[in-house]
Amino acid sequence: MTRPPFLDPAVATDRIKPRYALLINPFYPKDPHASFGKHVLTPTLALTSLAATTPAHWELRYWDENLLDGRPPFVPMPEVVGITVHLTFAKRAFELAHWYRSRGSKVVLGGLHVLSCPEECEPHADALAVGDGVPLWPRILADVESASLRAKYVATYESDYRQDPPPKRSILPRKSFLTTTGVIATRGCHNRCGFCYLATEGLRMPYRMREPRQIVEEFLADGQPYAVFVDNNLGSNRGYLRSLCEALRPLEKIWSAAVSIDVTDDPSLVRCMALSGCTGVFVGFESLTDQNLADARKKTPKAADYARRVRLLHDRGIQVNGSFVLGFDHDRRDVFSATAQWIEENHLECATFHILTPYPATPLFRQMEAEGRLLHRDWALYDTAHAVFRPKHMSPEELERGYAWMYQRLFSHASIWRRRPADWRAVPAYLAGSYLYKRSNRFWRLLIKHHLVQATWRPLIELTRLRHLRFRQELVRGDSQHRQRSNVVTAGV
Ligand code: B12
Ligand code: SF4
Repeated sequence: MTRPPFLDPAVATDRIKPRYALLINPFYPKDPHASFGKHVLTPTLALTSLAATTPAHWELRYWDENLLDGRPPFVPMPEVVGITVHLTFAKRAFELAHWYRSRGSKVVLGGLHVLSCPEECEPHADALAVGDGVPLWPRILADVESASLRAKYVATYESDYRQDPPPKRSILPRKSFLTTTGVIATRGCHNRCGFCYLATEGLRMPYRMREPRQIVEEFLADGQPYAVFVDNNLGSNRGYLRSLCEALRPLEKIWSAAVSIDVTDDPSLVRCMALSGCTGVFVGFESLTDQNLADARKKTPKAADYARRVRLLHDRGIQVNGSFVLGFDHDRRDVFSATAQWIEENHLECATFHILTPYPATPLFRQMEAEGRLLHRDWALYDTAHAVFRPKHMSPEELERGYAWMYQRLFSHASIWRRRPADWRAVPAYLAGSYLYKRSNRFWRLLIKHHLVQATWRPLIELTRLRHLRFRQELVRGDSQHRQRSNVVTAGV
C-alpha cells in the first residue's frame, strides 16, 4: 500500500493499437494511521465521466493502480493514455506518462493538479486538459484521429451540468469497490474556505445541480443498494437537497454524502434526508475554535452549537463522520486531546483527521508563502498526513505526532466502545463496521488484492439498509403519534 507497481524500463514497444484509449488513476501511498478501506469505498468519477463521452468507435480500458492488480496494461500499446493527476500523485502520473510516451502512445493529462499547476504538468504530456474534461475528451480524441492534437485544451465549469451524460460505470471492476455507485449531483459549494481546493486561483465553479431524476436513474441503473455522493457539499442548496431526497425516498436504498453542518439549520430537512435513505454524513467541522473557522473564512455555525446539531442528526438515525483539520493558527498543543474528547462525548461514529495543507494556488498557500512558513514543495507529502508548513504554536513534528495520536486514540477499542450509538439495536452493525473499517488494514490489503471488497461488505450494507427501513417506519409512526397528540391538545383547547 506504500509502493507503486514497477514500471519495467526493459519492456519493448508493442504495436500501437489505433482507436484504443487507456484511462489511468495513478497509485498513491496510503497513510497507515488511517483506514485503507476509504480508498476502495467508491471510485473517483473523473475517469467514468470521461468514459461516458468516449466515441463508440474507440475501445476503452480503465486501470486504477490502487486496486493492487499491478502495473497498467501495455499489450497492445494504447494510442492514447488519459491520466488523472492530483498533487499527491503527480510524480507517479509523470512516471507513467514518460513510460507510455517513450513507447509511442499519446499521453493526455487532466485533473485537479493540471488546473492548479499547468506549467509543471506541461513537459510530461502530449496534451493537457485544463478544467472540465467532459467537453474536452471527445475533442481531444477527434484531434488524435485527424493527427492535429494540440498541446493544451481548456474548458470552464460553467456549462449546464444537466447536459452531461451519466458516468459510465460499466467500465469499473465492480468487485473491487464497496459500492460502484459513487454519484455526483452538484458542482461547487456555497463556501470558499481558504484552505479548500475550490478556492484555487482561476478556478470558477458556479454551483450547478443535476436533475434529481437523473440521479435516481443512475442509482437504479447501477443496481447497488448504497450510493456515496462525492459532491463537495450536497447541502449547499437546501431547496435542491429537499427535492433530491423526495426523489430518492421511493427507492428504499441508502446513501451517504458530505454536507456542511448548517444543513441542521432546518430540522425538517434532516428528517427528509433520513426518510430518503441517508444513513451517514461526512461533516467538515474543521475546528472547534471559532477563530480558526473565521480565519479560514468558513461560513458555519458557532462551534459551541456543533454538539446540539450532531444530536439532531443522530436522533434521525444519521451517523456522523466528522472531519477535522489540525494545525490552524489558533491550535495549541492541547488541540489533539480536546478534539478527541469532544468526538467521544458526542458519540461521532467515525472521524477523519487532516493536517492543514496549503494546496498550491489557494489563498492559504499564498499566505504561508508570504509568511515564509512553507517547509518544501514536495507535493507527494501534501497529502494532509504530513506537516508541510511551520505551525504557529507547535513544531511540525509535534503536529505530525498529534495527528498520529488522534487516529490511534479514536481507533482504539476503548474509544470505539465509548462512541457507540445510544440505540442498542444499532450497536452490532456499528461495532462490525468500526472494526472492519478502522482496525483491519492488513485485512484490507487482502480484500483489495483478491477482489473481495464488495462481497465482504455487501451483507453489512444490506443489514444497514433493512435496519434503516425499519427505523424509517418508526420515524413516520413517531410523527403521526406526535400529530395525534397535538390534535388532542388542539381539540382540548
Ligand atoms: C472520491 C474522492 C476521493 C476518493 C477517491 C480518490 C482517488 N483519486 O481515487 C478517496 C476517498 C479515496 C479520496 C481520498 C483522498 N482525497 Co479525495 N476526493 C474525492 C472527491 C470527493 C470526489 C472526486 C471526484 O470523483 N470528483 C468528480 C470528478 C468528475 O471531478 P474531477 O476529479 O475534478 O475530474 C474532472 C476534471 O478534473 C477533469 N479530469 C480529471 N482527470 C482527467 C483526466 C483527463 C485525461 C482529462 C481529459 C480530464 C480529467 O475532468 C473531470 C470531469 O470534469 C473530491 C472532491 C470532489 N467533489 O471533487 C475529493 C478530493 C479530490 N480529495 C482530496 C483529498 C485531499 C484527498 C486525500 C488526500 C484526503 C486524505 N487525507 O485522505 C485522500 C488521498 C487521495 C490522494 N492521495 O489523492 C482533495 C484534493 C485536493 C487537491 N488539491 O488535490 C479533494 C478535491 C477534496 C477537497 N475539496 O479538498 N478522495
Ligand atoms: S465547505 Fe467544504 S467543500 Fe465547501 S469550500 Fe469549505 S472545505 Fe470546500
